[in-house]
Amino acid sequence: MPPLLFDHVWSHARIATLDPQVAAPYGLLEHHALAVRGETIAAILPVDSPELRQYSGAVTDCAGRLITPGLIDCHTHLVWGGSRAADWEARLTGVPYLEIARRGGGILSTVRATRAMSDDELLKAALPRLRALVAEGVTCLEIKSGYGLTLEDELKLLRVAQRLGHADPALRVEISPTLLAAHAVPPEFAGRADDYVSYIGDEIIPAVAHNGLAEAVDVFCETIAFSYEQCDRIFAAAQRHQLAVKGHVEQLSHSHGAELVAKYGGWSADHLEYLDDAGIGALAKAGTTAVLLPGAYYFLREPQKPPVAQLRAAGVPLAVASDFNPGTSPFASLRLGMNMACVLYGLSPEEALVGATRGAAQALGRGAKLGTIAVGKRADFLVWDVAHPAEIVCALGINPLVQRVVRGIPDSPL
Ligand code: DI6
Ligand code: FE
Repeated sequence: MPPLLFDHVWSHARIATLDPQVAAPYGLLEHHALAVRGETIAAILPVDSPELRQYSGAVTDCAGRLITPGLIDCHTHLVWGGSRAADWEARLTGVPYLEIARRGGGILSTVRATRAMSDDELLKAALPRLRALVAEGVTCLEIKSGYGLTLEDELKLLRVAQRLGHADPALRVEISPTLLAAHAVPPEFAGRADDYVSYIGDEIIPAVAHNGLAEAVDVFCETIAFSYEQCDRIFAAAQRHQLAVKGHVEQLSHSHGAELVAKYGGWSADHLEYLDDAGIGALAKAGTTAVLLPGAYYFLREPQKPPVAQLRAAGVPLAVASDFNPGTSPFASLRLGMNMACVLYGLSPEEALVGATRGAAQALGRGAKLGTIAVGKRADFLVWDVAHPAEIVCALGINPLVQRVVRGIPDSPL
């Protein structure tokens, strides 16, 4: 007997490859089979091809169901302690985000609660959040620190983020950890933001890099957080330690943060409600991905939307993420994030799905390995019981995901 060319074939599928080389909406291939060898996509074949007739190994008959790449949530703050529901209640009565922070709520209230928790307690709190994302098809996600704001507490958050990747054998998922020490000025440095920035650059970033605890360094470049110059110093330190950079930029006001991220060839510029033409041009030139976070826009009832049409026209790659965090984006659903990107920001469902797969992979420096169904890419994919790919983005409250495959291995039988 000749050796099997494949380890497992998913046959009789409709495959939304989301591959730009496949000239059809969603890169859709009808009546196809997806063949896996090891953890890699080995072939994408029409159902009647001779290779399949000769094949006698494991087969999953998809019976016309839809296959897409695994979903990738490229911006989350998944690890935190405490609750911000009272903040939300107050915001709904008209108390502004800033006033809430002044009263001791906001990011710093989450920092207090998070500092008080151990690694194990934080892991236990984060697991159900991760389970919720995974249940809807997430196979890879980014997790930021940013609720510790001391060397010890930021390292703790990043350790927990990494542990989440193998805390439960039933939750097979890849984690991209990001250092966000520049999220807020901690109370110990009140009025001394520049000193805190020095501490990040001189102590936190070197320790994180030395221990291999993060892939990237993020900042909150904003009037209520860190200035352009301060973020520039942080990115320079990240670059010295070979860490990628990304930024929360142009979210609540315009601060040229997108240009700064582009200057460093950053992975992504995120939020972007107040992005201007110079920022769009800089992102396009640098090949930096624009990450849209309509959840925060929705929960903050922001008055301004990001310039999606101009980003599209300039050819800036778009991604969509949940921004899952306890304050401004408290929901564990990348499908809802995609839905909001369509309803609130005017993306097409195809753009939203591409944004949560191919675009998100690029935003995490994984564009060559993840994000589309293509030969040579990792076999992280999903089988959905839907009649049309847009249903994944449209029909919320029921979960049409029927099988999740990670590194070529299904989580459950179909
Ligand atoms: N922008 C946001 O929307 C979140 N962080 C950030 O820099 C807010 C996080 C929080 O309020 O806890
Ligand atoms: Fe965020």
